[in-house]
Amino acid sequence: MQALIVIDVQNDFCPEGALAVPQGDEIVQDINALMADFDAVILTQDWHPAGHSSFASAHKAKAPYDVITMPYGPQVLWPDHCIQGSMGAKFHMELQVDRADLIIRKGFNPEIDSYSAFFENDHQTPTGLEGYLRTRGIDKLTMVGLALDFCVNFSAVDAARLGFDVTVREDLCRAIDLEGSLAAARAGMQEAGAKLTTD
Ligand code: VGL
Ligand code: ZN
Repeated sequence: MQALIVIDVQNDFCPEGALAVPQGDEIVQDINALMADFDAVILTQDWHPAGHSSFASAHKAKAPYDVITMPYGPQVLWPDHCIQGSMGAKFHMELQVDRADLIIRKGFNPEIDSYSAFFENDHQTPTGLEGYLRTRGIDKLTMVGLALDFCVNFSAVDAARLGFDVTVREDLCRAIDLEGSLAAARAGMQEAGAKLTTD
C-alpha cells in the first residue's frame, strides 16, 4: 500500500505568505494530478499557536532566521506563520483537500517546533502518523510539498529511519535554502535512504 504525503502546502508558504517559499504555489496542480495514483493521500498542516517558540517575535532581541539553542537542539527562528485558524494556515485554495484521507497537524506544542510529519523537533514526541500508516498497511511513501529543506526533509529522514520505503519527488517540492540548507538536506535524505527523483 502506497501513500502520497503532501507536506504543508499552505498559504503562508506560498508567494505573499508570511514565510513564502519561492515558487511554492507552482507545484499545486501537479500534486493534485498525482493524488489518483495512490491508495491513500495524507496532508500535513503546520499549525502553531500565537506566540509559538519557533517565532522570532517570541524572543527578545532576535530576528527571523537567527538560530537559537532550545533544550532539544538548534532552532531556526521564523517569522510568525501558520497561526491556528488564520488565512495563512489554510491550504492553498487550489489544493484538492477533499481527496485527503487524513490531515495531520503539527507544531501545536508551544514549546517545541515540529518540522517532521512523524516527530516533533525533539525527535521523540510522536505525531501519531507512524501508527496510522502501519495500521493501514502502508509501507511506501511518496513525499511532495514545502519546504524541501525543512519539513519535507525532516519527514523523509524520519520515515526512512522508521523503515518506510521513501521517495521524494523533488520536482513537486520547493525549498527555502537558508545558508546551504538545501544541499545539506539532499545529502541527509540520501544518507537516511530516501530516494530523490524528479518524476
Ligand atoms: C516549515 C519552517 C517553519 C516547513 C514549517 O513547512 O518547511 N518551515 N515551519
Ligand atoms: Zn512552522
